[in-house]
Amino acid sequence: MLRYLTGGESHGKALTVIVDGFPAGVTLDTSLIDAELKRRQGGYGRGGRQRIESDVVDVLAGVWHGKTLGSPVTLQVVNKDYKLERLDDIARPRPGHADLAGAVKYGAPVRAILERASARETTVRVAAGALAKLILREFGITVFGYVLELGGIRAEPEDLIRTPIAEEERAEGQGGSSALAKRIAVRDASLVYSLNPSVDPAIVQLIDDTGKDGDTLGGIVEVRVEGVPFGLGTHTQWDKKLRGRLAQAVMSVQAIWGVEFGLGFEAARRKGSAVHDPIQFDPARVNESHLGYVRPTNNAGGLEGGMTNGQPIILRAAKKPISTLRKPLESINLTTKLPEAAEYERSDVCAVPAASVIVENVVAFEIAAAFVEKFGGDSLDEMRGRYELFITSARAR
Ligand code: EPS
Repeated sequence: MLRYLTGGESHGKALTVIVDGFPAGVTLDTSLIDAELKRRQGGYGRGGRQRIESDVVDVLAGVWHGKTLGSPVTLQVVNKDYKLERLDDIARPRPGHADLAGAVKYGAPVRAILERASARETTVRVAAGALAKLILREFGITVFGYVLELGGIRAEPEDLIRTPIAEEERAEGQGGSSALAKRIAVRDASLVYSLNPSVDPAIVQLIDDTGKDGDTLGGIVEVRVEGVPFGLGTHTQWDKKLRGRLAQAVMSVQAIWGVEFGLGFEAARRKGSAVHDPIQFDPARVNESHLGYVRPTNNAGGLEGGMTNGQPIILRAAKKPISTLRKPLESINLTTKLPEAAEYERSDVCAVPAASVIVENVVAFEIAAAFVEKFGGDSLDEMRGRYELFITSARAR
């Protein structure tokens, strides 16, 4: 079972993650993890903290001579802005944050709650996801996240993602991952990590105007997982259904407000004939992840009965605007109970681009966990053997 636990406070010494059940024999390239950490810190609309930090991962355990050992992989990211012991409590809880509920529940100072509840914790969740991607890439599985909408402005990706990566490469007769590289290049050229940089100026203007007003913005991110084999997750028990596990993982990310797959809520408005994806078979395409079981549409978003069906997984997550407002909302003083404006230290205007990186990596982790579950997990070599056995027997059905 591949799982992780994080530790650490926003202004504590460091954030840590222990990834348990990680297979042996995986080459650990920390530069790939650091690249994801850097992306998480970026995107237009980020605040002052990201100018202090330059997050890099330190591998504390579970690796020898550059390869994983099968023992817990322990990662650490040090906080440059370590000042927890010097920080005072805050008296006026900020609406939308964990401040009030946590202080009442634990009978604790607000500081004791907000330090752990902070989205700074997502640093090591991204590290765990980036680590998990090292397994996925061994099996040709790609996970790609980007911003679809920010502050109500749509940044539809035009044609770029209409065709799954494998199909685009087949049509163009290319090998490797050129289609993915193209998507990554477009996204990384966008200030807000969208696939439609022509909308960037309007979004940047909105972020600037909103920041001047002391307000914040939310948005919608999309993640696509391609090259996923049939059969990750299972229909046999409620808590093993992959759709549910992905939803739980994504909904647990700070400020994520909703998750949908494929057609999402739109499916509820249509008739069944306009929702479910017909099944066809193309013997010429049995080498693709769908094993030749072609679907003219992918409204299910790659999951049927809680299992992957060989189609790309398509997931969207809605992020609410950041709760820390420079122009604070009404609150109270916890000591006097009298009305006072909510506390403000500093905040981002918008962390939707960061959310696209976080959700991408959180999804990557869950896919890797389901993969380890299906194909075993003591070592990468063992997984390879079991993966080949499954694909060969599934093709012969
Ligand atoms: C975050 C670091 C935090 C917040 C941010 C998340 O740093 P600090 O509290 O020192 O400014 O900036 O939380 C918010 C998104 C926010 O603005 O409330 C991080 O590294 O993601």
